[in-house]
Amino acid sequence: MKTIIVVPTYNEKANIKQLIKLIHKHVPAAHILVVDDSSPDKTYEVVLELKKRDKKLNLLLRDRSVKGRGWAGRDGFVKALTMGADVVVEMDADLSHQPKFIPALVKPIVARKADVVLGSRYMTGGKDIDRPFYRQITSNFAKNYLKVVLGLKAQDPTSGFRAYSKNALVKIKVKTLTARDPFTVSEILYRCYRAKLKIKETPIVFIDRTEGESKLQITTLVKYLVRALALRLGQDPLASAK
Ligand SMILES: Nc1nc2c(ncn2[C@@H]2O[C@H](COP(=O)(O)OP(=O)(O)O)[C@@H](O)[C@H]2O)c(=O)[nH]1
Ligand SMILES: [Mg+2]
Repeated sequence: MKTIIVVPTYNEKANIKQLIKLIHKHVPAAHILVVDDSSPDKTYEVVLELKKRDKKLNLLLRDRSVKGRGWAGRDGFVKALTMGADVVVEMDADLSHQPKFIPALVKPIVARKADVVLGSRYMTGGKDIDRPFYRQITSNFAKNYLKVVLGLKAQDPTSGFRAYSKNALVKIKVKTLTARDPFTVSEILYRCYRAKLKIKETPIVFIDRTEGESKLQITTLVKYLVRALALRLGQDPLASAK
């Protein structure tokens, strides 16, 4: 079983080296695919340098004109499939998502007990450490909202720390994902429910970033609520011929 860890990066120079080291420590067999959108801080140069001595490290360098957390993830998934992945993990580069939890995310997929495993902050054993209060509130609101609007029953539907089986990525037609920004996590999970995939959750402890800056703004979150509604009322994303 080939596991590929997809890591979208934008200005993560301060974190990427440590993240790669920790991934190798906790999942030595896994391959890493950093998807960088030509970060102004040149995160990709750090990756290119490390790549020289690291056969399991890969870089997908995208143009800044198509920059976006969602599109970067989508292109990363497509590339991971062409690289022969059986399991794909997606995680943030800012060390909020701790590599020590990767084995717990991957295990149910390898055991064929799940197609999708969400790293959950809001279940027994999970935690959300040091997040600004407003982020905890919005996260909690988003969770209940998504449950009502999109029928996502997960305890942490906005978590971006997840593992997918190859089958799951094929079934949700990753190539046709549309969200350019972090709304992608909702779009993906909605498709997973629509495709009737087996979704599991495993607890994670989320640590707020200490280095670099978050790219998420509160106004963006409000727009997500409207987009979730549009997703629900729109055409079945999996019914198209594409
Ligand atoms: N490739 C790429 N990665 C991005 C972009 N925006 C954010 N990211 C990465 O996505 C992850 C989550 O972003 P972050 O700013 O930490 O969002 P937050 O955790 O929701 O505050 C991090 O690894 C970022 O570097 C982007 O436009 N392109
Ligand atoms: Mg973050």
